[in-house]
Amino acid sequence: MERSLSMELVRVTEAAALASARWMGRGLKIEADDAATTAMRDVFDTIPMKGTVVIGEGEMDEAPMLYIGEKLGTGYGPRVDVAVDPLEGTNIVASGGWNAIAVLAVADHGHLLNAPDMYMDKIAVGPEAVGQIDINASVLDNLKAVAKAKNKNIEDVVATILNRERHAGIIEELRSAGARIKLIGDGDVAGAINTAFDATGVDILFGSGGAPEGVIAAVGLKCLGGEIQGRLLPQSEEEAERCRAMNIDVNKVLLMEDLVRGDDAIFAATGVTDGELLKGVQFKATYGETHSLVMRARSGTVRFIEGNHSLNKKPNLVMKS
Ligand code: VTB
Repeated sequence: MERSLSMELVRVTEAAALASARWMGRGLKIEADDAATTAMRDVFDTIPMKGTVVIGEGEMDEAPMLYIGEKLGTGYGPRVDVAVDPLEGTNIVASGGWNAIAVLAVADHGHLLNAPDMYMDKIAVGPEAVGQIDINASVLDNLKAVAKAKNKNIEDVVATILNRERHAGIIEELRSAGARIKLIGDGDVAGAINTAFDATGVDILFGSGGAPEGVIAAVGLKCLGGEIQGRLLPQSEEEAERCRAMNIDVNKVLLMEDLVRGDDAIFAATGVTDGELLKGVQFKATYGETHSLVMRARSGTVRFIEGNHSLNKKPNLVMKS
């Protein structure tokens, strides 16, 4: 992949964030998601690449755009697989909450796990605790491992987890271990990525969320030298069959290399609402301000990019040439 691709791709998440941020707090999550998806799709076609969506808004018959299998880019340039989550946290935007992002990941063709849309159990940490966690171990053992790796007490470890009924057991274990907990309403991509940034104060992510989000988070953590482990959690015989058809053993722990193969991949995200890592979009009199993160695994470069987007010159937020 050309290194310049990462700078191009951040334009895609910026456009999606600007478009969906207009819907903040309006209680209309579908509209917010549509706005992000449309803006993302429009910018993708200006980018010199031969992309195929492998993680997207759904199958062709259920998503009008950014569906799995859709071709993206100018058709010239590197052949890449694309994973998108135009609006990670539709409910968050609908309620003006915390940590909604527009996010995508790109890797060489064939290098991203084409994760089926089902639950995945996850555990994620930043670089200091790489190699120390184990999704098969107890919550307490993982907390101990992270505490040791980060040279702190368990009481000072911050674990983040989606606030769901299905996580009652894990939350109970976290509480009895004495860890501090950040319960999140949605957005476990941000939750996973945050573990790799000291400034967020988050040390480890536990719990199940979407499998597609797990692959996108894996790309981010690969760029950051962190780690995520996952296990698919089919909820029905139909979902189990889908895993078999894809040759995925549901009992297998999916490691970094299974989720995103090789040493090159790009991750780009732009804040839609405020989060620990990225500020959300702010609209000023004549421009919209965005905060983005763009990273490439091969070089390990992590860039935070602040953008001021003229609302006069680009009233539709996208300029195609
Ligand atoms: C997570 C989270 C997403 O879905 O993957 C979650 O990151 C999992 O689904 O933001 P449930 O809501 O059923 O727990 C989201 O919350 C929405 O895609």
